[in-house]
Amino acid sequence: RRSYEYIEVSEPRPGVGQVTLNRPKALNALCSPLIGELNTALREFQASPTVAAVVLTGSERAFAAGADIKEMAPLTFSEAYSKSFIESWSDLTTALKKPLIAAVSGHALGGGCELALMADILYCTATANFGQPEIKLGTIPGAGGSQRLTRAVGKSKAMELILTGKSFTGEEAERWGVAARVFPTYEALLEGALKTAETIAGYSKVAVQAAKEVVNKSQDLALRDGVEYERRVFHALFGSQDQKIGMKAFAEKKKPEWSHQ
Ligand code: CO8
Repeated sequence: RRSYEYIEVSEPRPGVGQVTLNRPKALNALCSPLIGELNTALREFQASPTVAAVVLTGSERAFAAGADIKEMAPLTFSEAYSKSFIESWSDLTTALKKPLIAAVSGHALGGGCELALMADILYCTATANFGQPEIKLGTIPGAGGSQRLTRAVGKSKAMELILTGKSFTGEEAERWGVAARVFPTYEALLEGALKTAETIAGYSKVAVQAAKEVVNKSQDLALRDGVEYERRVFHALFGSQDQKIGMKAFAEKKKPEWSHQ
């Protein structure tokens, strides 16, 4: 396996890949090389025949305390614009067609919060510390926070959070629908995330990819277009072997043996 400086990569369970952000001295601040490594790791998981779902986590103290402020401080407009600064972060949402579960403990601020919001499923500890504090630095969210947080919590709450820079807890994240589940400890969080990833990894890869694709379309399309898109993909799955395998197994009261075709 490739060795990384800012992340750790493992396959802790059958079918499950894990990326652990590992830049403890800077509370996992997301410097460009870290994002580069993360993108590489996710591309490799995408290509891997053994990995079917991925968990992304940080440490107990910090998922990620934001984009690297020290790296950003001297950037000029023309540098940021010509290098398309931050655009590569979006690779996260396009490079990986397998489900990504973020397991968030501790700080998830600025770019860290945005990174967590890019995941397909977000789990966190009750005390996780989310927020978009960019306004305090004289700037605004730049990796999708103003869009994804607003879709998750609604306009008024998103405005309040982004305009005041006020943090919110993991418990609030769960109550507002940002997080799917909340856990009492980091250990329970990681176990919960791995278990969910393992469950997903037990299903047909074709069906899982299609399910992720259509749910994500709901974030981009108007309802009528989204429902039509879903129906087309649903129709397409009648062309997969796994739809036949799954429904035949149900009729025969057997456990399906997926072909992943
Ligand atoms: N960037 C760089 N270094 C950081 C960052 C960061 N975002 N966060 C923490 N660190 C470093 C600190 O500088 C410190 O380093 P050193 O020991 O060398 O001084 C080390 O991590 C430990 O941090 P603290 O001593 O501050 O730890 P505390 O426990 O006292 O505080 C906090 C933890 C509350 C998380 C505090 O570190 C903090 O407020 N960090 C900044 C949070 C923040 O503002 N994040 C948003 C950054 S802006 C952003 O993410 C924009 C994203 C949009 C992407 C688009 C491009 C901009």
